Amino acid sequence: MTWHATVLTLFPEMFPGPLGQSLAGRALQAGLWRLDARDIRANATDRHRTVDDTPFGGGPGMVMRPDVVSAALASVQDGRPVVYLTPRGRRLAQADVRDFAAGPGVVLLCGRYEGIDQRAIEAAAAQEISVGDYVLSGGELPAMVLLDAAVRLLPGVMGAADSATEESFANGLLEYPQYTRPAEWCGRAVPPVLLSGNHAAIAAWRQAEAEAITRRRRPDLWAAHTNNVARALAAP
Ligand code: 9D3
Repeated sequence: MTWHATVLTLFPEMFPGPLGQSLAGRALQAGLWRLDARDIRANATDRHRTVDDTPFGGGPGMVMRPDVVSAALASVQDGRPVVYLTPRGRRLAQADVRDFAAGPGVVLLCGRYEGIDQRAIEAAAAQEISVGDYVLSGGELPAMVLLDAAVRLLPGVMGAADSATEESFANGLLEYPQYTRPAEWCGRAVPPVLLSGNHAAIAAWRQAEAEAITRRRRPDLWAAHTNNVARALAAP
């Protein structure tokens, strides 16, 4: 079976959106995965197609009703993991992306307003995932982020060339800087080692650059990386 993504949203017309352009879009065209964007509102039962209501306990905004969201989930659930995109979730990491890509697909639940009644999330045993600590207006862009990251890992989507590059994030370092022609531009020269033809020296320079930038910019990644290296060296 092809990898299957279902997106439950109040704005299905947002999909595939930018996903249609990129690598993921070409893979979609090629039938390497399948995308269904479904309107949560199709599961509303009253005359006005209501999907939200005021929060119990008071407070600003509106909350998406558990009965409507649960009906939307029930209509698509088939054993795929259910992911609720929410600022309350754990932050999406490459390890999560790898797990999603290795499975049968995902059901992505996008909230709007102040979010979804927590009972519907619990009843579906949904994982709660955020894309970072900033406030967006809904889960649709985060859903696209997750899909873009997962689809490029599906078999046949990326050339063999780039699957090795994947491991550079897996080794926990930021990437070394890239340069192309011209060798001098606006008075700025390319680092001479890159023109030397000395492949060992180039590899050593790139490793040193990757380590330096990671140490300065991402002390969290650097600490994890040095731990990993220490553990690898200690292993029997
Ligand atoms: C008033 C408190 N707000 C939480 C910070 C409420 C709120 C803000 C924004 C509730 C939902 C949203 C919409 N955001 C998402 O649905 C969302 C999100 C995000 O805003 N940032 C990072 N990751 C994600 S995943 C889904």
